[in-house]
Amino acid sequence: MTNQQISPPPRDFLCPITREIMQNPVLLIEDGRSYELYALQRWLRDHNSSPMTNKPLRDRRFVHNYNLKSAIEEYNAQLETLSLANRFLSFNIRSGRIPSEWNNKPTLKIRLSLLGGSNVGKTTLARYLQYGVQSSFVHLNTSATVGPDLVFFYLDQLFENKYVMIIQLSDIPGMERYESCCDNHFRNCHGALLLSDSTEIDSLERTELYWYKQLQIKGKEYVEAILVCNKIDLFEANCDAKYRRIFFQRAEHFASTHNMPIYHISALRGDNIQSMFKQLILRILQNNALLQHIKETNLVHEQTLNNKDSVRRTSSIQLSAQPSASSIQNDDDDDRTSSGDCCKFA
Ligand SMILES: Nc1nc2c(ncn2[C@@H]2O[C@H](COP(=O)(O)OP(=O)(O)OP(=O)(O)O)[C@@H](O)[C@H]2O)c(=O)[nH]1
Ligand SMILES: [Mg+2]
Repeated sequence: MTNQQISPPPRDFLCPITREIMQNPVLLIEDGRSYELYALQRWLRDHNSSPMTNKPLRDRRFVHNYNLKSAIEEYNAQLETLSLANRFLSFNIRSGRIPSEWNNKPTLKIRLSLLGGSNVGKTTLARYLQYGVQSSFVHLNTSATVGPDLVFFYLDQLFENKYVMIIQLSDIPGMERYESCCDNHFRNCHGALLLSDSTEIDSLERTELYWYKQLQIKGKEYVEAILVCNKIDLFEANCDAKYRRIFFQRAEHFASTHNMPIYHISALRGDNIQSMFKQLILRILQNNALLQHIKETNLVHEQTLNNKDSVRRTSSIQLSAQPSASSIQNDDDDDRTSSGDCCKFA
């Protein structure tokens, strides 16, 4: 999603007297020009001429110009949508507590999965996203992940000016013996970061032949994915020019064949991580089919919650049309294996 330019308003939308976009355009019958109602009335109090031509007026009558009014209203609506979209582009990804003033806002949850073989750096990346480079957690040696871990983030701006956006990131085990427990994470994710270790060309091959294939077979048809080549710090320091050239070529080929962006990152140093994560979220929000699906499943989920509630409680029930921000916990049946943190409200 690039920052979209807002084109200047057509000249006909501007009142010749005020030079501003009109709200109530009226057509002065004699000169055939449209003016803002209040400005023309004021003009006609003091003058007996056309504001445009300055020629004397024999007929001072004017009528509402409804066609022009609705064209201006449409233009204003487009302007509002564009400016909302452009404002949203500057979001930041945060972990921790969601501002309490968003408690009753509807939420949309985006599910992302970290996919890739063992040792490619999935857990290190999840830790970096959660704690940042300063944290000793990032530099702590990780042991192999044995069950899916969930990490939650939120975007610091409301999407479409109303939705709290929650990002659920699944860090799943890369070891082959745990593959069977990952099916849900292929099936349910809206976006995937396909990781490989840049210093191990075999890991790139496995990412393509196993992880990407599984995502294609089991995942949603319109899932968004990014190819992530990790450990760029080691790649730059230790790999010779020939290896680097071959690796780049294969990675480019893989990414372009499947129409994916490619990022070279260091999960340990933090290189390119924020921009990669943001890019994936933007691609998802730009994907109309996916966005529609996310909105619908959140709506269904909230209705299910409300139905369960109504059985449990006979007292007053609060129904909301969308899931509210206060209902984001590990609420998906599929995610019950999680031991991850949750976003909490301040
Ligand atoms: N130098 C360097 N080391 C990294 C980087 N990312 C991860 N590592 C190291 O690679 C090793 C494996 O990282 P993990 O994050 O545990 O790998 P994983 O993909 O989660 O592995 P599984 O849990 O077995 O699937 C750890 O020793 C990390 O410190 C990186 O960008 N640069
Ligand atoms: Mg791990």
